[in-house]
Amino acid sequence: MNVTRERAAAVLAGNWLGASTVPSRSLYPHQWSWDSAFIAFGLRHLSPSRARRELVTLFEAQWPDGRVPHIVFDPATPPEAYFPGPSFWQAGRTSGLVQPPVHARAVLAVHETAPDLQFLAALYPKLVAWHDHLRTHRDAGGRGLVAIVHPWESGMDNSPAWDGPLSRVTPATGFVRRDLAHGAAGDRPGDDDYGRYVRLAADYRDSGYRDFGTFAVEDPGFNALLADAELALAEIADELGLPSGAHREAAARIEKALQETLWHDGFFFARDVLTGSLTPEYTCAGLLPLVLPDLAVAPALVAAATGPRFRLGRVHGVPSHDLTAPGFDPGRYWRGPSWSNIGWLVRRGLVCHGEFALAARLGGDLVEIAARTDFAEYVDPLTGAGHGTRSFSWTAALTVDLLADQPAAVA
Ligand code: 9WN
Repeated sequence: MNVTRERAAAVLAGNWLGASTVPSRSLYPHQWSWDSAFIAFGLRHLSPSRARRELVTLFEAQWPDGRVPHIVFDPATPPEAYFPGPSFWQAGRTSGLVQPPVHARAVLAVHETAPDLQFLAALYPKLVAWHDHLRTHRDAGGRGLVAIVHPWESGMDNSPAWDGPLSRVTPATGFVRRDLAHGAAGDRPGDDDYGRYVRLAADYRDSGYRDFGTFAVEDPGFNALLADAELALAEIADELGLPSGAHREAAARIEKALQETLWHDGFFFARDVLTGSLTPEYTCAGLLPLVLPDLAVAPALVAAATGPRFRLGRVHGVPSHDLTAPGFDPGRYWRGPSWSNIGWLVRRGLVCHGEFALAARLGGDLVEIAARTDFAEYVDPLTGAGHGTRSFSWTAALTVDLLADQPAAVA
């Protein structure tokens, strides 16, 4: 076995709780929704049964209304290990928010590596209910797109794209941040932002996890991943001998809405539903529609990715924020650093659109920086220096997946 693959496998083994994987033993000691999907992409090469278990465990925590919670708390972990914990959410053993719907693609990938129709048949109705939940409860703008109600739902918590909508939120006070015990303050969101996250989550909780409050945003990343998930669901339905047309139609509708409403002047932007305006920041979320094979504007989006704002192929990974923006910060969370899941998704998009050389370069770089930084949570795109926590599960898992797909990319 390749050394990097062995080290990545050891990270995943160390973070395995027995039925799911924590993103990080220190900073994130529970199960997270989109993390588990990315983790399954790697685990399928190491232990398909663990990959299936990871996803089944997550869906066991699905709410009766179809939502897949963004955190499933581990009852054996002390409550003070993570804030906000179960007593804050008052929702049993989960949070009440969601994260991007990358699960259908993960379920399909696990089945492709180790065919198991029983697993597919068990997960298919749950995935359908999950997507239905988003469609029926989250179309705040009436444009056929999902609106997120909290920055945490995007998975890109302190992205500059949320600054405008977040400025309406009064920061909560009187709580203790646990994240700063495990991460450098300069790598994490600022206190005011954190206070706003807590206020928004508390307001949403107090509405019974139902109402849109002061934050409702159509995120191009979340919606592109939902369209991609509908395409995966169509393939799952085909495998099971079930009708799949409705899933392909749903994907096409989302893609059309993305292009008609969030594409502006050569890029995809988020829309603040309350003001109706597009947020002006160029962030990595705007590159994620590249995963859609029929995307008509793909050549223009590849040009944006390789242009001065993201400099794909000439920096490490995919910067989370516009390199030319005054607020670009190479080490702070989602305000500049490159995250491996975004690099991995963009690489898939490049393959989809025939950009094989660029995809190979990006894949090789992602493996190399993951190995060099001990599987850092994120890296400085300009220097490749690691930031955030180390032994981060999705960085390890996606490295395993890249090595399986691109064995030449050996660090
Ligand atoms: C809040 C677990 C999660 C990731 C997110 C990442 C970060 C949590 C936090 O960690 O968010 O959900 O406490 O900062 O932004 O993408 O899923 O790895």
